[in-house]
Amino acid sequence: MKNFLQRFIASILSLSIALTMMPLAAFAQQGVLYGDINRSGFVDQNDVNDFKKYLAEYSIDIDTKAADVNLDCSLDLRDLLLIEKYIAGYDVVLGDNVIITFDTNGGTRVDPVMLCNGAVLTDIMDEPVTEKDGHIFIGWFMDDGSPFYAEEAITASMTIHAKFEPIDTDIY
Ligand SMILES: [Ca+2]
Repeated sequence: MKNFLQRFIASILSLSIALTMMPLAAFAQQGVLYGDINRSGFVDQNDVNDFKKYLAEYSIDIDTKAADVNLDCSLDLRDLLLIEKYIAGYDVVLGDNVIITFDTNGGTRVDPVMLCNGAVLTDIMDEPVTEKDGHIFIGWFMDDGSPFYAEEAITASMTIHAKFEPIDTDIY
């Protein structure tokens, strides 16, 4: 009986050691692999396929945190397009977001856009436009006055500024 108890206690002890070690191992695995929405350990075409099913409202179990690759708290086509870009070999860092803020200079509001570091604005949406009464929208410009190129990779958050030209009513 004593022998059984000793073995019982020994097994409890080893179990409790295993349990106290588990959280550490689990913690190491909690690092999110962005884009790996099916939790396979890889970001590949299967993730894209599962994301498409999810967006088509199939009942499918996905890792919603890993799927929000631009960290905007929304799972949508933009995330899917960014994952596709990453799989295609572009230098897009999933889960590392950059934000483009639009200073419309009195024009209609344009919401900030969150995308992944290294991505291109036009990968995920058309270049936004803003409108102002009596003016023509010329385009978006950087802080230093140089034009913003929507086809260039964004590697840092930035604010871009709308430029307008007043419409010269005299010519009509
Ligand atoms: Ca998102």
